[in-house]
Amino acid sequence: MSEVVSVIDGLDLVVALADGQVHPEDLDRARRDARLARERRGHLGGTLVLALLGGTGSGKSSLLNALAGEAVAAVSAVRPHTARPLAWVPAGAEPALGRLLDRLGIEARVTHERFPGIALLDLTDVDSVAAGHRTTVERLLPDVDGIVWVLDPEKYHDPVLHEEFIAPLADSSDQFLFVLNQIDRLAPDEVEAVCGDLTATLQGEGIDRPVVFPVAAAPPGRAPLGVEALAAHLHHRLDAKRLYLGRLLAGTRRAARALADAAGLRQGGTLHFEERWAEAVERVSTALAVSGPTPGVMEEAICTLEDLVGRLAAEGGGPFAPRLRSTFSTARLEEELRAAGAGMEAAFPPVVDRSGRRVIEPERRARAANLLAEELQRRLGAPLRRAVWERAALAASVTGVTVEALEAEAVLQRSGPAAGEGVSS
Ligand SMILES: Nc1nc2c(ncn2[C@@H]2O[C@H](COP(=O)(O)OP(=O)(O)OP(=O)(O)O)[C@@H](O)[C@H]2O)c(=O)[nH]1
Ligand SMILES: [Mg+2]
Repeated sequence: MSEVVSVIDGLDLVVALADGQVHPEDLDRARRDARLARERRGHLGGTLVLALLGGTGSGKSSLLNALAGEAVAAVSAVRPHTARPLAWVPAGAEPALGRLLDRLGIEARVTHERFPGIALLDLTDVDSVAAGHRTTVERLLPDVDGIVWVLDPEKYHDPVLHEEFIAPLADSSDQFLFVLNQIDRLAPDEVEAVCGDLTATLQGEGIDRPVVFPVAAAPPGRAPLGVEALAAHLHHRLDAKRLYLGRLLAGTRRAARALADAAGLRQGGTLHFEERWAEAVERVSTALAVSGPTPGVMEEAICTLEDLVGRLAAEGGGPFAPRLRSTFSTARLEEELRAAGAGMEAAFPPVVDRSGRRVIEPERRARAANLLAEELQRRLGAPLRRAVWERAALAASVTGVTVEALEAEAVLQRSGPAAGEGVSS
């Protein structure tokens, strides 16, 4: 499956390969796009990953079970209970999710088909983790899409939770969701009052618009309350995330395309390099082996190579053209040709007959031509091929990113929209 992370990696590769082939401003723009995508907080993949956090006994594991519609996580009246974090992950989720769980050290994983696209992490309670472990939550924030703070009517004011965790992280509150669990233990009119009080407390801590869901995940002898509304909200978040990722992928495709345009890749060209090079070298080396580096032969040889460089440059177009022409200037072509010709003359000293004509038997001539061809290959063929190859590599990586992004977009579209998938079964 094509993954968002690898598409972003692909854009990074395109940027690296385009370095030197496009204007620095074009490069900076693409670099910024890749950085913005990377800096987004949350899991870079098609699954919405939410961590359940809260004090011990607030009902995190019970909430997971209520959403799952079955007993996935162990629940107990003995505190604290959940000692090993558990991930409830959709079947067929992207490999990046597995890597995220590895990074977080969550080994216990249960797959489900209930809410495609939604993963819930049941973590150990925050208050039995010694104070100062806010860093654990801080480390979690960039990797998960959201934190569901599970509170209960007794401890929703718990200073440890508020002062140690929620208030200091108010800047990340767009990733927060609050569940007031165990509302069955309150009288109906108290639910609203407690929710209002909680909302006011959170606002006082800098969370302007806290999203609070009153829920009873495991009311004794009754069906859960408020879980459908919470599930609908999670689906809404999943849709929003997929929409965002779809735009991100399309933006990545556009950024790669823009670099390809800036490098003049759309004009094609630089195909058939090997044939053209072999043809030019054959012509040049045979003429030089037969006649030696006379001014006329040299001039014609330089023209042949100039013509090759000119055609590669013109077909490549964009900034590639002047770069190739200046790297393989006429002066350089002449210099390399002279050096290669001198080497050939030294290895196969010419014999001149009585009438002053250069004589070289066919067998020696062929060897001289081969030697010259090898020299030209080393001096000009290899660097020319490298220049053409760099361009081809850029073209290939742009195509790679485009194809991968399109595939990832198709995967997102196939799995969405998520809204409306029922929680009650
Ligand atoms: N009355 C009532 N009891 C609940 C509700 N939700 C959970 N409980 C009970 O609260 C206790 C703790 O629930 P858990 O789900 O284990 O709580 P937890 O947050 O996972 O606790 P730790 O794993 O220790 O962090 C259990 O006895 C549950 O049955 C609820 O909505 N109403
Ligand atoms: Mg638990």
